[in-house]
Amino acid sequence: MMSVYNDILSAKAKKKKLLAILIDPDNFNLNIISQFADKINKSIITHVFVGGSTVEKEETEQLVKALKPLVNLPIVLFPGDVTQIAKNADAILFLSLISGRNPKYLIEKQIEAVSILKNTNLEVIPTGYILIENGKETTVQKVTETQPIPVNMLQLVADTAKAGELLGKKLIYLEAGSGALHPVPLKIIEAVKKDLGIPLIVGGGIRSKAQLDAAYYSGADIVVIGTAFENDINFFNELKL
Ligand code: 1GP
Repeated sequence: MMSVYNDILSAKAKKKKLLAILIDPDNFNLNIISQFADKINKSIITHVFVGGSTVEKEETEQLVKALKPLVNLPIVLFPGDVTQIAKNADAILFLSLISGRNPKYLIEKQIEAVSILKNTNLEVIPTGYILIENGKETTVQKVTETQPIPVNMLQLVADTAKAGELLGKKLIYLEAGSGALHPVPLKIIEAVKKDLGIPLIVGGGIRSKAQLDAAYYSGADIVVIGTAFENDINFFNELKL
């Protein structure tokens, strides 16, 4: 049986870098799905993440259903809420917002998710989610009512990530926020990477091949890009090897 997480671990062991495209069902035009899937298939993308902040119930499932026959990559839920748990995906990032102090996103939503997950075969991947300040308030900050960690607090970010690992998270996700003005600073990626034993995801505000490569070079194992693809389908061309 396919294990999305084991494949991530073996890629990490081989130093193969991974790229996830984030598709927000709320902003995606299903009429162009074939053209979009074709671009994905011809690109360096290795994973499809699906999720958003304000997605209507059923929208996620419809998008996954339409995408699955067209794309031969793991489809991983990156849910903004329990209503986005779609049983037809392959895996789910089971997020806990460990940079924040809002119990709702640390444990309450996760408890709410259990009865839904019980009726699925989704591979559940425990993920420590860490928001990093990027110069403007992002939707995820507003929705979760939490403060991101300031960019100068390197040790706090590194310790938060390590605490996540020690608590049993299997992935750490450093997030600048969708459409962030600035991506996660490279020195933060480096500081987190230094002590972390589990794979590191970095996302938010990455809009060029140079920024992608810099994130990899600094220690990201998986990079997530959403807005750049959403704004311009020609961004796929920029990512050619
Ligand atoms: C957001 O990290 C992802 O959760 C992707 O961000 O949309 O800015 O690429 P962008």
